[in-house]
Amino acid sequence: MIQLYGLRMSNYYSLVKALLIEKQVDFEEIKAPPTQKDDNLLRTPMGKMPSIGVDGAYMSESLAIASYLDRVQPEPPLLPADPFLAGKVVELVCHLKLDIELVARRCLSEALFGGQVSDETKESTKAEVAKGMAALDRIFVGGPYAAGEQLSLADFYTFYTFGLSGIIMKKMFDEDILAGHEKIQHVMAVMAEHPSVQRVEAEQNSK
Ligand SMILES: N[C@@H](CCC(=O)N[C@@H](CS)C(=O)NCC(=O)O)C(=O)O
Repeated sequence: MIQLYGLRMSNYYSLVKALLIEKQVDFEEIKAPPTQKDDNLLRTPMGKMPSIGVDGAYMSESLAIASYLDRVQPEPPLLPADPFLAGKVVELVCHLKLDIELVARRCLSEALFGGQVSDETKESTKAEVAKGMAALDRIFVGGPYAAGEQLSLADFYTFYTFGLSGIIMKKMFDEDILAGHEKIQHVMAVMAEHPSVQRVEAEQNSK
């Protein structure tokens, strides 16, 4: 049995939870807010969520956890069997995480938690997210999934990246981040109906 630590409000926690469900791996959820307390830092060295526990050992970082899950439970696969195509899926994931989510997140405190970010931060966020979206457009395949014909890890990252980034960009700049990005919109619609994602969303709203 795997322990999943974190809070249901977190997009990365939700992503990992969806992957655990997708893989039909037994897991239990343990509430653990992001803190710098020793017990949390033992599980997740930056104090972030989510993290998992496996037989008394811990792992953080959603991409590392996804990689682990894909090896212990290969079906259904999160990455294509072809090594190059698998690398292309991870490439998409990297750009989603680093050039969209992590950038939009700079404005999270003001968008969702009543904080305030500087005008400089707002300007750089807007410009860098636009650059990230242009980059993503160059490699996002679609038809119907993020990396092509097969569902992959990139679809889960697409859903949970834009779930949060879309809200932040709308609140901060009244901008529809997906306007004109039909292939990404389609993946969002497909993933919103995907059973593992639906369960995560239903359980998030139930508490
Ligand atoms: N790179 C990490 C990001 C995790 C992350 O940003 N978690 C957020 C919640 S969604 C968090 O714990 N934030 C609190 C903090 O930064 O201290 C991953 O992929 O798992």
